[in-house]
Amino acid sequence: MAQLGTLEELPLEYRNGLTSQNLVPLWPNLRAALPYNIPARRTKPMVWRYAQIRPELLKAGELTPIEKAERRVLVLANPGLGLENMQATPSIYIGMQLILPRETAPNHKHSPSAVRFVVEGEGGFTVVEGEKMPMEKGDLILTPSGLWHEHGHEGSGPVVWLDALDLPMVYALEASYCIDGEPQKIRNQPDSSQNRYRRAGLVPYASLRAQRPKYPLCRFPWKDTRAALHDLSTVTDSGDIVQLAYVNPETGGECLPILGFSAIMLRPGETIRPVRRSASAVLHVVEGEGQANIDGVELDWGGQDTMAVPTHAKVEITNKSSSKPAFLFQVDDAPMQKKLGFFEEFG
Ligand code: 1HN
Repeated sequence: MAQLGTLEELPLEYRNGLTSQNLVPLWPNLRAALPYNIPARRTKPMVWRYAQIRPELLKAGELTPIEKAERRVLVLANPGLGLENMQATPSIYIGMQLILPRETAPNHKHSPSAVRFVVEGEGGFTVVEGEKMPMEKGDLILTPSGLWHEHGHEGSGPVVWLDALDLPMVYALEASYCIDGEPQKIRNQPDSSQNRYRRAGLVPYASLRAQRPKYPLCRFPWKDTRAALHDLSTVTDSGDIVQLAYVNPETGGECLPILGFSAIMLRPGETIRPVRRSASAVLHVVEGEGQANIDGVELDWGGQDTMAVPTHAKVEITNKSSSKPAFLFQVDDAPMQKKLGFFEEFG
């Protein structure tokens, strides 16, 4: 571990000469670019409380008509990464979107992939490539890169969902853009994919020989996920984590290329200590309350709160109820890190 030369050690005239030719010496910057043992992380472990977001979101509903917003969203921006950069973690964009009765969020498609996770309210819907999908609390809805999508609200009262996008990655690669479209023609009501993919292990026979659809299933109803977590908990040893991955039912692989999605059940009184990983994550509380320790930062969480987990973080999460389970929805960037070849678990 040699002590590397600094910029100041170089003659000013030499430095200025380099600058004027758009040249930079590596050695004064090498340790910052490549720190020993653990990456430099600006992402703060933190919680955004829904009790504080909700009134601000409803106020946005009064202040800004949907036509002036297209998407009425308050972004959960990690202060460690600069609020203006709209990153919950380096790779994950998270927003809370409000839609009021009879409003529509117009049709468009874009290069980043998005998902919605419904936080509250009834009567919201999303149309993806002509397939109309109801949005019930806890449902996960995919709007993958390049697919047309628009939202509406046929019920009463506010509907709020969490948007998770790979926008920071796509934007950093100077590849983020959008195209507006006319309202879609709705093909199926409700979504036909719910009838095609009824159960894990059963897929339409034709998909064995035909080209498989890239995004066969775009809605994962929470009532199924919750029941499946309950069933999984009955066969999971204490000390193991009750966690289900949302996958593409045709391939068994992750449903989107960059971000991954999973659901965790914390049994009454349970503390989980997930293996430390190179991926960053966001945890959204579907149900329950408790504490988390993320890299030594103690956080209290309750229903609909959302937490940021930096890369390489040490994580401990406790369900403080001794009688009721708690449920978390997790977004992480493990799919991207795996594809890029640097995903690690430090077991
Ligand atoms: C987007 O398309 C939606 O479709 C929400 O609801 C949030 C944030 C950045 C870029 C695109 C939506 C978004 C977004």
